Amino acid sequence: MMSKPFQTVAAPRARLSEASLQDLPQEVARPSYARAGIATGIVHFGPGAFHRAHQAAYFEALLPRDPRWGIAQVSLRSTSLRDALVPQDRLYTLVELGAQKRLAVIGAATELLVAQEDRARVLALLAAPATKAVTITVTEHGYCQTREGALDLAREEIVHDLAHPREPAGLIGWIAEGLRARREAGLAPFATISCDNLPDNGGRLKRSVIAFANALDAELAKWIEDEAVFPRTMVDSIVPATGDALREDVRAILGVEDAWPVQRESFMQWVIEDLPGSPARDWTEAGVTVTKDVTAYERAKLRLLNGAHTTMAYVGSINGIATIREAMATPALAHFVERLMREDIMPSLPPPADFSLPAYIDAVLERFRNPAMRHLTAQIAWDGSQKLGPRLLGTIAEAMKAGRPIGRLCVPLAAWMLFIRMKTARDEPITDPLRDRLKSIALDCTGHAETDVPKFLALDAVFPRRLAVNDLFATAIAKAYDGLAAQGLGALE
Ligand code: CS2
Repeated sequence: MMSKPFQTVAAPRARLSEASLQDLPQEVARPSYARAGIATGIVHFGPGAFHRAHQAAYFEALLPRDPRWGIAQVSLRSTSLRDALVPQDRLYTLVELGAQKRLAVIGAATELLVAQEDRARVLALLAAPATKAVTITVTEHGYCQTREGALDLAREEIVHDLAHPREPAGLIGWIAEGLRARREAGLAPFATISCDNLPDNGGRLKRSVIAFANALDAELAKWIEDEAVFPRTMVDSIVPATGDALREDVRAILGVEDAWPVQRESFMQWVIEDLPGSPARDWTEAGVTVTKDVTAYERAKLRLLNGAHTTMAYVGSINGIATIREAMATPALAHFVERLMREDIMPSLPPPADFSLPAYIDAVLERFRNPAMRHLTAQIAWDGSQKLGPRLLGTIAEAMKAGRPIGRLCVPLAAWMLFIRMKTARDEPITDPLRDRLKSIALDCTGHAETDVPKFLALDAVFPRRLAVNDLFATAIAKAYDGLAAQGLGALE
């Protein structure tokens, strides 16, 4: 047998890095500032795809003009982002899915840390004079709150962090520890800026941090109350999760491997409450809106965009519709969602001073139809137990109080219950912090609204008691539940 003189070994693919930046194709944008010269002005907790596609892009735009705003990105526990991006010098590609696809390599991350492993470094950054803001995207569950918005003192990480305040495991513990260290060092507090989709996100966070600090040290709590700011924000950009198709696409264009690119629509918006002591005014040049009152923006976005998303996620998933674009191309569902937004949600919104709600709805519907995006209903369906309250239940409670109909508004709730049953019956994983409880309810269901709906409504972590015991509410859900189960999309009015 003849042996081959040379063995062909597949060459490892080159990786995105500082060194490979210069070889990227012309059309790929890249940092136009000297990365070595930027300071860390922000510590960000929860550097998931949303943060990297949205907030980091604002600072990327600011850095050439103002080098103070590099970001130290901190994952509380997960090591996956650090392991993926440190080998590529913390660089990653952001793909903008507009009329034309645009790629930019983002260089704003100054460090990538895992809080549990790099405690001393994270604390040093929180206590550094140059750190002006701590920004946060940890999703609804990370705030450790009861449904009413109080700190949940029974949550494991809160119990742990109160017992070991110098070795925090959770977000609230870390913020309190960072603020404690600054107070001890005689520094002003950083501004703590929640960028999660929660009503009154800043107010909620402030109440939790103060309640936590108060359980440790009343003087620290008072200092936080008096000195620290927790601006409310509204964040908006649709960010479909990264999949292999995106990685492949990026590799084909860049010519090098990027382990974790992100993608989003072209549209993005970040509105921050204007509070003294917050650095947000320095960010307006990058497109951040700073305003005295975030409420109108926040409500409109959360109830209209996220409320519609959640509706399409559950009604879509139980009817075999995989993406938002497909939902919008399904006349019965698209028509239903539009009516829901215009006739049922809009009347619950405070009239915003500087924008028209009908025009806002038009723009959101157009964004949902974006032909360049493949945004999975399954992705939006994650964490339903946390999302239904902020997105839909407030609208429903107000509609009931005002004597408006709630039939359509209850459809997504019924669809969520059917979705949980469908996933359980198929033995598919449910991504939700209450997954075990949800599964056991689903296993107990019979398929009839009168027995099933009350089982879900008894979940007091999701449904406020005064709503759950309201006949009108329970009846509207039951009607939608039986209708969707029997007629699918044919039940939508
Ligand atoms: C979505 C949001 O996954 C979801 O729950 O509704 O992530 C939505 O895309 C963003 O809030 C848009 O700003």
